Amino acid sequence: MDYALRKVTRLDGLWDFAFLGKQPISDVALDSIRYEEKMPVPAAYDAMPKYAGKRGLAAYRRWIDLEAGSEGVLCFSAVSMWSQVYVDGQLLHENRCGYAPFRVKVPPSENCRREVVVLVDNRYDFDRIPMHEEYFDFYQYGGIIRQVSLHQLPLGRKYLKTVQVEPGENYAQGKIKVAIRLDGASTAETVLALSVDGHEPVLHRLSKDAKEWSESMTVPDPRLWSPESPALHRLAVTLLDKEGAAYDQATVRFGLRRIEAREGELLLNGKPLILKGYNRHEWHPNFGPSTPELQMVVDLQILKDMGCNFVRGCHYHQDQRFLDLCDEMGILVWEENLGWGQREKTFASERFVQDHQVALEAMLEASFNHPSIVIWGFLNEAGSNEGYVRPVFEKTAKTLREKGGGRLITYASMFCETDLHFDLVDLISINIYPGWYNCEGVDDPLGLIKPHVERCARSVDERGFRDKPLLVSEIGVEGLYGWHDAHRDFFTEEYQADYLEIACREVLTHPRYCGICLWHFSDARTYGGGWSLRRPRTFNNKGTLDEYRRPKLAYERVKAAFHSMGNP
Ligand code: ADA
Repeated sequence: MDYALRKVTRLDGLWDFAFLGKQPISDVALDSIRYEEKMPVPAAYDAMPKYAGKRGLAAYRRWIDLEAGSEGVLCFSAVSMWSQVYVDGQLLHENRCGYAPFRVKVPPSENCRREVVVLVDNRYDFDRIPMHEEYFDFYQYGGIIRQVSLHQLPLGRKYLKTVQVEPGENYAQGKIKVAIRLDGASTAETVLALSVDGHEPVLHRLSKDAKEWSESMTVPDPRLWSPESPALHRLAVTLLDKEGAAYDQATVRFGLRRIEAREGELLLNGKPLILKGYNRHEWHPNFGPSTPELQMVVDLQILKDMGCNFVRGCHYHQDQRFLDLCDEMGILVWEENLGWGQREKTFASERFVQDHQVALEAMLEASFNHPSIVIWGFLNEAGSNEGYVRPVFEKTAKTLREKGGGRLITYASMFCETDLHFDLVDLISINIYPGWYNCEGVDDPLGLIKPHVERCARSVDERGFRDKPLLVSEIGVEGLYGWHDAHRDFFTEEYQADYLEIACREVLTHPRYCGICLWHFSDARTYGGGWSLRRPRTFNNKGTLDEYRRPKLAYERVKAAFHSMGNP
């Protein structure tokens, strides 16, 4: 969102920093912290050479300027993993999901110069932050890992909190549903002016205490959004005071498109759609999880070169800059709430259930307007062959249906034949690794792919889900960059290239599947410990590119498959 009439200050740059290490949080006295270092924001402190691999508490500090007596909102795009935000020594917010965006209201004060302190902890602690666990297969870092900004809000008036645009039933004729939420003081009547693509604004009078407003509108010269032609429209919402003076404005981008699941098929704007793409972690060895925008563009250009139309943002909230680029470049996106193989114990934790919901709603609020997002996902590879996941799955699916703006709902299941909850979703997504896991001693592991792909499709249909599209949401094997061997055995680039070519062929030529999402785009850091013997270098090496985006042998094979197959 752009706010032309508000003072918005980006708070990226160097902040004062102190690494407090193993200190328990309860022992920290804010005024005794000595900030002897600087730390870039956004960045993970444990992705920086000095603190690489370290776990512990850290404090960040900087000053912000807010007009005396005015209110501010600090917008954090992601602080990992646990954090608390203090302004002038007062605790204003605690956040427990390291990828979820959050906002903190800064109360007015006589002083213009205000001190912001953020305590950040990257230590695992099931009781405190049950959403994060050390057994996940991707490295979780600490720090203010995504951008921060400060909004100064109009004094004593209503202001715009969110503006959501959803394509309507007649989206092709330009029908949209607009929903606006307001915050701030309600002292006077306000006028709302809405203008699409710079056309003459439509005016609406808002009552003094209005907190919400919604109505249908028509886009004057509607153009559909699709991967081939990612046309974007703009809605500018302006608040005017009694005298007709504009004092707050938000501009959002949106796209006119519809995603549907019908009779086992995916349809985009009424036409059959086959998804071809990759799972992608937001990660680079030089920057950890704080990827620069330039790298995001590089990644998207590579995906386009390979013939992809789809990215699954595994396994957490996506950076808004990445989603903006997908909107512009025409890449379809699956965004999902943070989750990775949560156990029964986790589902029994009240705090987990609560934090999961908070993080889910934060994702929906932040990402609602992106036309690129066509799928919402949740709880990757949880115990979905068991009943204990049901209450959280049901609640999550309900929230996604009510607040998700018409996207398809799914979760990636590792139990294609025994899953108990496919009834809750629009799209069945299965993670399968035939010819990689559990095939010790098999003569021809590549020969396992085809029967497995066929068996999964049969099983899903036999259990009564013939009407739901079926997607392979993960498949892949490790290939170590530069490791070549005439045996074409596990971990060679040769085995990986042969494997991915067969996987693409078997899935994309099978009429039951609506697409394939390979595991994964580029190699990424994971943990030692339990994983180390299956994760050389403590990396998940199943990338088609290595961590520096150098293509492995599989690159050209997948590219050839994606360009020649699966065109509906
Ligand atoms: C799972 C999981 C991925 C990754 C993958 C693998 O399907 O969802 O995050 O761990 O397996 O490499 O085994």
